[in-house]
Amino acid sequence: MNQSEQRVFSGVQPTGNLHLGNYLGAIVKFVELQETHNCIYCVVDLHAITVPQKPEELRSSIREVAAAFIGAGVDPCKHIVFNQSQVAEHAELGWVLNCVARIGWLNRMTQFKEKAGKDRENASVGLYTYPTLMAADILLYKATHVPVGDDQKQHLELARDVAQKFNNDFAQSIAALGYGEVFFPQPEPLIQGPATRVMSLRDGAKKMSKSDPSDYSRINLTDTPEAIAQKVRKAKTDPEPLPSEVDGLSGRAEADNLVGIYAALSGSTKPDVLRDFGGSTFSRFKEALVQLAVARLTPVSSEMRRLQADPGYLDQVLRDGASRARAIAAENMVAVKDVVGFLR
Ligand code: AQP
Repeated sequence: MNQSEQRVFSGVQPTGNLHLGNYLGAIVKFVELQETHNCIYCVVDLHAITVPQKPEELRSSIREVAAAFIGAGVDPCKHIVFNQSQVAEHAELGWVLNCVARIGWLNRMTQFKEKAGKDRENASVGLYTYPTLMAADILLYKATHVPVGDDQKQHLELARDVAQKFNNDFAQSIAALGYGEVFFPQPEPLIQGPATRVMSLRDGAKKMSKSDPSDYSRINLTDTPEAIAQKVRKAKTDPEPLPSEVDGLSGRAEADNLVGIYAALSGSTKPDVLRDFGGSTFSRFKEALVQLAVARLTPVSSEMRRLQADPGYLDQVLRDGASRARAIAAENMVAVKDVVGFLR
């Protein structure tokens, strides 16, 4: 399959506080991939309501994610940008795949365990079945590649298992209808680069996350240069200077994280960064990181602000994207219904 036949799909939840982890782990890759692939980028609002959301804030967060995609450089004319709830086939295929996935598979999902916490009985059913809806998001478009952060690796593996089981369970029907042996392709996760798991600036053992109560744990995409500088300067580190080799970062999670962030923002690698900064104090390194982060993020945040000031434009982009997404989704869903044996 050549690259133009490969289809990229990925999504970001509109749950507020978009941060540097979302940017480096996902959105930067979205921008790169649009040069070589057909891409579909989705604001996954159905996923967002697996935990409570205030309707007015949800509407604004949906626009914020769309603005982040476009502000970072995604071209919504050449590629598809839309919000998930406008294409009903996501929920429809999600149901079919709920009936393909096994409870035992979902029981192993670590993100559910982390997000549900101790009060598991009180978590929504949607939070539990989140991974099958995510499988539906990807398979609905027969996507071949999925750029995500490292935290989504397990969900991607489940999507691959679901695709395989659907292909096996309905093999006869798929063949009889002339779809060959493989109905759903196996989606490949794209989890690459020095910042696939950006950690909290306050605790190198915790992922940088939208829901962290401390705003100092993350750099938000909407932060001012002053806020970025303050957060980087206050980021937790250790007393030793930076090592000259990557091996020297082991057991130094906070140092490792800042070096990874620098490498990703500068388009280089951790060894390159340590070649330049090995032996430096953190205060010198942090000043360089502030300059780099401000230079990279300020154009994105000012473009996001400009776009968010025009909600009518963003809504139109999402509506237009949804109608193009729906055309693909509807055709594939008709085929799924035929394969499963529904009348239409
Ligand atoms: N810390 C991270 N480092 C690298 N990539 C990350 N992603 C999220 N956090 C990091 C990637 O960003 C994309 C969108 O994530 P999401 O919004 O769909 O969901 P999430 O992983 O649940 O994001 P958060 O920020 O961690 O939110 P909460 O606090 O609600 O759990 C995905 O590709 C994800 O891998």
